[in-house]
Amino acid sequence: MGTETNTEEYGANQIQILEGLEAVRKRPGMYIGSTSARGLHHLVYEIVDNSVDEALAGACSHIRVNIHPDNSITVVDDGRGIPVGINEKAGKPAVEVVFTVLHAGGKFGGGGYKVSGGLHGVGASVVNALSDYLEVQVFHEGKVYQQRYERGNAKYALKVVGDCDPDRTGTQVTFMADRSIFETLNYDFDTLKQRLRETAFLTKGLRITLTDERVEPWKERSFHYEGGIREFVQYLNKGKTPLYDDIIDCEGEKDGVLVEIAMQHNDGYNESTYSFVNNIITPEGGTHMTGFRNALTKTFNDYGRAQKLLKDSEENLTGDDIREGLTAIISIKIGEPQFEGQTKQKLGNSEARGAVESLLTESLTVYLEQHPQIGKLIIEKSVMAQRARAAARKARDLTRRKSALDGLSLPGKLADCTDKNRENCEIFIVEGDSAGGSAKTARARATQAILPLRGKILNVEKARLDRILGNAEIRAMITAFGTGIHEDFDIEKLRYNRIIIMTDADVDGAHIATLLLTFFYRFMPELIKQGHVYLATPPLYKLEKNKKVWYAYSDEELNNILAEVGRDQNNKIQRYKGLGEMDAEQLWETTMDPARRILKRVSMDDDDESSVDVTFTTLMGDQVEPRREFIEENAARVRNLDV
Ligand code: TSJ
Repeated sequence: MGTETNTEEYGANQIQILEGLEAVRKRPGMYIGSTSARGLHHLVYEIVDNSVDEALAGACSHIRVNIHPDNSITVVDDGRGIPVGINEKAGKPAVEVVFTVLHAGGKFGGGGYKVSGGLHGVGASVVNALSDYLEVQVFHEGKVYQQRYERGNAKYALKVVGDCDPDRTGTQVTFMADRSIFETLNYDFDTLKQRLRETAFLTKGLRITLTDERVEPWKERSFHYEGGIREFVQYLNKGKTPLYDDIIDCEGEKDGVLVEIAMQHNDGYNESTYSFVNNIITPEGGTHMTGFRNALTKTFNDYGRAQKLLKDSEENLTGDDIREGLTAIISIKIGEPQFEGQTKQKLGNSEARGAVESLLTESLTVYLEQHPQIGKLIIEKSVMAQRARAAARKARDLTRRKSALDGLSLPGKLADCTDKNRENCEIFIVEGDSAGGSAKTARARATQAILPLRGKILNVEKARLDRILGNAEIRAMITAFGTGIHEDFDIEKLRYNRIIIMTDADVDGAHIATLLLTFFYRFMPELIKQGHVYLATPPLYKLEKNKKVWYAYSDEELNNILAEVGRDQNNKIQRYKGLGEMDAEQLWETTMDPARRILKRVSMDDDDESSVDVTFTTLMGDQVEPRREFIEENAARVRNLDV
């Protein structure tokens, strides 16, 4: 798909000249967001995006990205090659202007490159400015042209360094990020892989190959999707059950906005819609998303009414109802995107709303006329969502009213603590009634509350809101914590400083902990973000010998203890299969006593909300040394809770 809308010949003169590169080295963050790993990876995207533009112009079919052993990067494409002719304004070859003049490349000048990539719309000169060195080679009309720059400055004039097959055209760039600027030079293969796969989905027909030369044997992944974003939707719905086989799509142009949409419902309850502007993801959406939602809501309501799938007496479906279980990609290309909002990430162009809305309405209406079975399935699912939403509202009103009554409505199973200063208070969420009983006996009444949970914990990823809020265990937690959920959440109302999940030290226990964390993460993420959530660590073994007792929290620790005390018949080793096997005193001294226990604090990376890490916090008095080893060796990570 081409994005050139003007017919002007691109030439060496079309590149505008703005300002020098010193500014970039002085304030790198202004140009690439940060100098952390994230900024480092942006360098690669900035370069690759230029080759993608060439592919969008229909002139490039393969991009290779190589991570060399020293963390330098090569990007090579089979496009036309950056023009080597003299740019009259600058009196230098265009390729040199691209690398040495900020904002060069026509991104801001109109003409030339119409669609620009790159988070901040900057480009090659920024990468050059932030690189220890950068070398470019252009393959053009049987010649290989080359220039080298160091910290942004040309080391020699562009020169011909050899011949090549006249059929070989393209651009090759190798750069080494400047280690005096970046916090790290270590590229993450998976991060690059993910982004390049996304780019390949968005640019149908383009092949992108990523090679990691830092490992033996080299690691290589190649992405090429003839189906473009249709295949993207298929990929996102993999492992889910689609509601219908087809992928619904729409492609067109209106008012200078190119629009591509692909979508398919699955039988789940979550929406996964991703929108892109000029191949850059827009997590905060904007006018293109608004147009998409408007079209979807209006078209399905009109269709449902016309087909009598919605009764006259029934309310309209909301957008949320229709988008339940929807996976969709909205990709638009626009000449001069305007971004708004605090982070300047929200598309503001009003013509984008109109273009998406009218193109989608039109093609969706035709599609539904031709596929009435699919239309019916979607309307039926939306009506179910509508009913569930009504039920959820009732359930939610109930949780609101209850939490308003404070202490009075605390769950019956809760053994609350007596201290009214919440800084001192903690609540143990305990798996099972018997362990709950021991914990109630063992606890420090003043500051430790116990909430035993019975039976299986609901997986909130797999249930609708009405069922979740109807679940007794979940309601008990919501009322006990006092904070409310979602938009009602108020950290000021939190009744405990620490929420401690205490489950058996086995697979089932870990599963229950994961389900609980999933619930917190989806309903009260601030609890995790602000560090209020912990995991208790019960021991795996008890060793008794000559009236002395040791507890081991891992096999290794047990071995260490045995090595110390000697392996003989006087050893009495007990393996704990669950918390229930410990009596109250044992539970206290191993797992609950603030002076002796280990707590793992659950934390969340602010940058990446999709991951929750469990890190370890030692909240204990003596016995620091042996425990610390354990902690360091067992720094487990709970990734991607939504599995
Ligand atoms: F930006 C960059 F310099 F970093 C870079 C640009 C890096 C890489 C790896 C590739 C490219 C690039 C640029 N690949 N292909 C192009 N194409 C052009 O610059 C080009 C060539 C010919 C014409 C034409 O109208 O004849 C137009 C353009 C934009």
